Amino acid sequence: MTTLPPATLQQLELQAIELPSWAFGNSGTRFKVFTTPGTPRDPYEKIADAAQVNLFTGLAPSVALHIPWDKVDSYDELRTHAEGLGVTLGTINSNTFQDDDYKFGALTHEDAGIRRKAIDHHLECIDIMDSTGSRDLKIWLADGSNYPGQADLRGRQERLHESLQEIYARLGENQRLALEYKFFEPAFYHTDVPDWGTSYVQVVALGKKAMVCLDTGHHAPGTNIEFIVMQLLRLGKLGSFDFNSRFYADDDLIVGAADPFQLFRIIFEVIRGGGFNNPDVAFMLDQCHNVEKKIPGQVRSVLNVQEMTARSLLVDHDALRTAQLSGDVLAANAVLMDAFYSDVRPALAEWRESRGLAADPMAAFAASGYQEKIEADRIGGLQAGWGA
Ligand code: RM4
Ligand code: MN
Repeated sequence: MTTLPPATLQQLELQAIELPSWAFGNSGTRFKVFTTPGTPRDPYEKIADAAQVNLFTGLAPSVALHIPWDKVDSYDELRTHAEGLGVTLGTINSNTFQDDDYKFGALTHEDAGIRRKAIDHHLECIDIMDSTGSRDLKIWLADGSNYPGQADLRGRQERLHESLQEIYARLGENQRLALEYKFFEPAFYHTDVPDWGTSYVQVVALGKKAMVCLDTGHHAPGTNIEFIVMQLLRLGKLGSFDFNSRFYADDDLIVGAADPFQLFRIIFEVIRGGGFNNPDVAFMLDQCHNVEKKIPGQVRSVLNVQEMTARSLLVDHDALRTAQLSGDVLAANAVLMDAFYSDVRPALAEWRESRGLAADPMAAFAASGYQEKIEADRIGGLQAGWGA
């Protein structure tokens, strides 16, 4: 059995992965949104479900909110509710993709009135951050166009900069803005923040509190994502990850499900670049559970991240460097593959038990009765969040 050295366990102990509130709501494709029994009816119940993931894994101490999906009357009360359940409120996500006004863009729109509305929405998100104690405002824009000639590409970049500047100016001393990129969808011809380069250019123009958010599902097939991770860390601009996995487009499936080796390679570069357990680089999930149960789906997800982190921590850096310097291609590759192929699951189970956690969080959650309880209690509950 692979054993995990004390130094590795010490690093794993500090690992924290933020959960998305919307992962607990019903979601689907444009064809159908299936409901899951026990789905939360409001943000309070989403947080209660997220707290279960933390309870059984010890890995997920914060929950990201999406505005307006998670709007409540009192954010102080929501914060107290979360803290009472052992979690904190994390990143605030803005939403400018579900309003008729934003058909032709939000922060990039030609119409100053619509840009004003989109900017004001972000200022409201920052007000919420002040109450929730959140550090990060995450901006993902659906802005783009479908046909060549439809939009003034350059004008939109200028307006994006101006709008972001106004939002940036409102950030508090310890608050940050993370700009997420995505290469296509919902726009199919051009997207205003399609890639890490555009996000980087825009955030550099704002200042040190602006960072890039890398969503692993937002790249073309075959993209070397770990290279982007390396580059952004090198430039000091990797603010956060939205982890998920994909087979074809932005599938938002369970992280590590489609390509565990890719996840391993990404985390290896995070560690190599000093981004692991570095508060400046937030690990978050951005996922949906369309056909599987949501709480176990999130438990599986954080465990997948932990397992690939443990494997990445096992890479023998000295041996790797020696092989690289001597030009021994196969030896260098073997160092990485040895770590990747190490089954860390039994060692992690043992370690969990030693910390008072269940050896098998999936089984422990299933045995806890929580799922049955919410399925019985939440009858008549409405769909919450994505696809609502
Ligand atoms: C977007 C993007 C955002 C997420 C929404 C739900 O594709 O990934 O991060 O907030 O989906
Ligand atoms: Mn995302």
